[in-house]
Amino acid sequence: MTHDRIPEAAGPRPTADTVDADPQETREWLDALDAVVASAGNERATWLLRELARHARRHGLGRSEQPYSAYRNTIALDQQPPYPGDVAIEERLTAILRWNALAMVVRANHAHGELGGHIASYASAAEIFETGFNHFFRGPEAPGGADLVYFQPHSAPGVYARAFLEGRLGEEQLAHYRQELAGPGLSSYPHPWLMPEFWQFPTGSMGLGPLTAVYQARFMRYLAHRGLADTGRRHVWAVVGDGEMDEPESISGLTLAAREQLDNLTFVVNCNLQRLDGPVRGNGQIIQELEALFTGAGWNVIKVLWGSDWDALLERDHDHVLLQALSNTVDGEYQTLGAKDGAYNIEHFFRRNPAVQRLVAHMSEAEINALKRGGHDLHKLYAAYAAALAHKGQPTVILAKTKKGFGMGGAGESRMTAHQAKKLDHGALTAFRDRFALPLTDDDLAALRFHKPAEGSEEARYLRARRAALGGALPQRRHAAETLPVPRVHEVAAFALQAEGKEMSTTMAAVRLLSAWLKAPVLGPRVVPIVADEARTFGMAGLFRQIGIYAPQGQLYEPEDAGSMLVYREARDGQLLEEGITEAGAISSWIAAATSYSVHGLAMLPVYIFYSMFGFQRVGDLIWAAGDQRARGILLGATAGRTTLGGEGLQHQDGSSPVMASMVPNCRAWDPAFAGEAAVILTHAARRLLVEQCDEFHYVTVGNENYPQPSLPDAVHDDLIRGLYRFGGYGPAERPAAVRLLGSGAILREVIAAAELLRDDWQVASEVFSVTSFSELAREAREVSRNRRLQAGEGDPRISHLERLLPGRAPVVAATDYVRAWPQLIAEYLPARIVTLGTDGFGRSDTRAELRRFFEVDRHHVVLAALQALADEGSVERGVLHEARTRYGVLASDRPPWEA
Ligand SMILES: Cc1ncc(C[n+]2csc(CCOP(=O)(O)OP(=O)(O)O)c2C)c(N)n1
Ligand SMILES: [Mg+2]
Repeated sequence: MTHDRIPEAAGPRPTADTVDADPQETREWLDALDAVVASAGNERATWLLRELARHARRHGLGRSEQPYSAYRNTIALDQQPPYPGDVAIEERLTAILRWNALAMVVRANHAHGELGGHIASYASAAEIFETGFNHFFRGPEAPGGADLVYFQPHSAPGVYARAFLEGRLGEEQLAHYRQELAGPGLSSYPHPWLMPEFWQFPTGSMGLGPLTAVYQARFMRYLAHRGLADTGRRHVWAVVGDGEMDEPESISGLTLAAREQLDNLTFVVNCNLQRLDGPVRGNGQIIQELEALFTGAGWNVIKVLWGSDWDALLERDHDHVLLQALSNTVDGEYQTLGAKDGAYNIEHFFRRNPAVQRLVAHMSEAEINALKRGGHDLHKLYAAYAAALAHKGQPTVILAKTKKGFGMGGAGESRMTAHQAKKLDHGALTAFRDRFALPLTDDDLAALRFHKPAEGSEEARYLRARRAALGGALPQRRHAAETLPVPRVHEVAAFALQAEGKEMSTTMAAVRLLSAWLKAPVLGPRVVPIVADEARTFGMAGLFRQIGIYAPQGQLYEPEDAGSMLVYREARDGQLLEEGITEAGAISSWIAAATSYSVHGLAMLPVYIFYSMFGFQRVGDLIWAAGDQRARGILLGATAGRTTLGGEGLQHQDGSSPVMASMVPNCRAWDPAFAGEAAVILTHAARRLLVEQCDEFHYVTVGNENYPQPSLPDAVHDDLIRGLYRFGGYGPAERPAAVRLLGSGAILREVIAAAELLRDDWQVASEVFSVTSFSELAREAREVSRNRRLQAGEGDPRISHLERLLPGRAPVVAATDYVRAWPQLIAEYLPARIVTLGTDGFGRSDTRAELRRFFEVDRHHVVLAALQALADEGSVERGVLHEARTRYGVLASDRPPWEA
C-alpha cells in the first residue's frame, strides 16, 4: 500500500468536514504531489508541503491542523520487513499461553470465588507480549545487558503462563495464582517485594509504570554520560493500557523523554479501546487522541491498527471510501462491532456505504469475521517494534489496536463487562479451544488443565531457542552489587558532632554531610543528589558548581551568573539531578537510582531532598511502589514540621509525613533535633543501604530553623539509632525524676526549656529524652511483644529499647511538631501513662513562637502537660495547674487548634 491520497483523517471526534466534496479536484492536487515525489524526491515534496502550509496560514487556514494522521497503519505494506520467525509456531504458542493464563484465573475463582484476577487484558495483549518475547526483549545474558520491561499489570497471568512453558514456574505455582500464603504462590500483579527473583518493576497502580519507565530510560543515559556504566544497548519497553493513559502520571514524563531524545525507550499502548467500566473514548477515538498527544510531546508515533488480512482490502480502496468509513467510526461503535459476528459487521458497517460494500462483496461472513486488528497480527507488530528500535533521536510509542477479551467470545470479547470476567462456562471454554485450535480434550477443559508442550516438541524447542538467542528469560530480577564504603561519621561530620553550640539548621548539617560524601573517594561518584527546583531553598546552590547539573546537551548558553561562586552550571556529566517542579518526576529519578543496584548491578546512593509536605502527601503511591521494588536510598523531607516553616502556611506546613512514612513497611522514618543526630542517622542509613545492603529506605526530616547545636557524646550514638536516647536530667538533684519528657525534631528544644521551667518554677525533677524515631521504637517493641505472645515457653526474654530506657511508672509527656498519632505509636508499649502534644490541624502563617503556642506544643504547654500528668496521679496538687496557666498567661480558646 502506498501513502498517496490520504483523506483527511477523523480526529478524536469525527466530524462532517471529513467528507470530500470534490474528489476530482482532490485527485488533481494529490497527483501533482505524486509527480513531485516521483521526479524530485521526498525532500522536495516535504519542502513544498511546508511552503504550502505557510502560504495557507496567510489565508487563515490550517491553524487548527491536528497532529494526527489517517486511521491506518503508519507502516505501509511495502515498508514492512519480512518476518524473521515461524509465525505458525508462534501463533500456536500464543494460543497455549492464552489458555494457561485463562485457566489460571478461572481455576483460582472456581476454587475460591473471592480471589479475582483478569482474563480479558492478557487476551488482548498476548501478541504484543509475544512479539517482544520472541524477537525483541533482551535477557540478562545479552551483550550489553538486559532490557527493562514494564508489563501491563493485569496481564500478569500471561507472563506466568510463559514462565511455565519455559520451565521457570511449576504447575503448583500456577495452581496457586493469587494464593501466596500456603506455599509457592504467584502474586496478583508484578511485585518485586513478593517475587524478588522474578518481577523487577511494580506496575499495578496505573500510571506509575509509564512514568517510572521514562525515568529509568533517562537514568541509563545519566549513568552512561557520567561514565559509570555502559547502558548503550539496553532498551526500556513499557506496555501500558489505553485507559491507563488517562492517569496524569502516565503523560507527565512524555516531554522529558522527547527533550532528552530517549530513543532507548518504547511505549506500547495496548489500545483495546476499553477500560474497566466501558470504552476509553466511546464518543471519540483514543488512538487518534493519543497520536496527537505523543506527537505534540515530540515522540515518534507508530500506529498498528489493521491486521494483514486488511491489506488487500485497503489496497483496493482507491477512493478511500473504506478508510473514510473507518475514520468516521467512534470507539464505542468499534466495540459493538467487535463484540458481534460477521453478519452484524456487514449489516452495520460495510453496508452503510454502497462503495464500501462493493469492496467486500466477495468476502464471506466468516472471512469478515476473521479480519483482525493490527495488535493481534505478529507481522504488523514485528514491523512496528523493529521500526521503534531503529528510530533514532526520539522515543517511540506504538499504538496497537486490539480487542479486549480477544477470543473469549460471548464470555467477554469486546463486551462491556470484559474486564471483570473471571469465570467461563463449558460452552465458552469449548469455543475458546476451537477458536485457537488448542490441543485440549473435553476432559482437559473440564479440569482446566494447564497445557505444556512436551520437551523436545517443536514448540518447546522454538520457545527456548528464541529466549536463548535473546539472552535468557525475562522478567528476571537480579540483586548482586558490590558494597560501597561509607565514611565514618567522625571523619566527615565533626562539625556536627562537636558543634559546641554553633548555630545551624539540621538542613544545613545534612547538606554539609552530603557535600562531604560527594568528595569521598569511592562513594562520591555514586551519590545522586536530586532536587525538584528547591536547591536554593535548602542552601544547596553550591552544588551547581561543585558537581554540575546533569544536562545531556551540556550547556548551550552563557549562564547569567557566570563567574559567580554559585554559578548555574549544566554539564553532560553533571551529577545533580535538577528535575524542575515535578515531585513525581523527581521521586521517579530517585527510584531509578535507588534500584540501580539491582537493575544495573551498580549501587548508587540517591538523596532526594524536597519540601516535606510535597513528599508522602504528594507522591505517596510512588513511594509505596519504591518500597515494593526494594529501593535503597535516602529521602530528606526538608522544611519539615508544622510550626518550623513559619510563614508558609496551610499548604506547606507538614504535620504528618513521619506517620505516613511509618506506614511503609521498609521505610525507616527519622526526626532528628540536632545536627549531630542528623549526621549519625544519615551515616547509619548509608551503611544500612550500601554496606549491609538492606532492602529499605530512610526518610529523614530536616528543618530550616537555625539554633545553637549541642555537641553529641559518642556514648549516645547506639541508642540514637534505635530511636531514643537520654538527653539529660533536670534537678532538683536529690530527687528522682518525677516525669519523663520526650521531644523530637524541632520541638525537643521546647521540651528542654520545659524541663528547666519545671525545675525552676515548680521544683519538679524530670529527665529529657530525644526521640529520633517513634516508628523505629514502636517497630522493635511490637516485635518483642509479639514474640512474648506467640513463642512457646518463656516468650521473648529481650527487653525492648523503650522498656530499657523508660522503665517504671513515672508519667511520660511527648511533644513533636507532628500530629499526635506519631508519638502515640509507642503508647501501647510503655508501662507508664503518656500524654502527647502535637500539631493536629491545618497550618497557618505566623512566627514559630506564635505557631507553637497556637498548636500547644511550646514549653509552657509541655509544663502544663507534665503537671497535669502529675496531678492525675496525685503527686501534685491540682491547683498548681491553675497557677501555672496564670503564670504563663495560657488562655485556652474554645476551639482546639485542630478545629480552628
Ligand atoms: C491507580 C489505579 N487506579 C485504578 C486501578 C484499577 N484498575 C485496574 S485495571 C483498570 C482498567 C485498565 O484499563 P486499561 O488501562 O485500558 O487496560 P486494559 O485492561 O484495557 O488492557 C482499572 C481501573 C488501578 N489498578 N490503579
Ligand atoms: Mg484498555
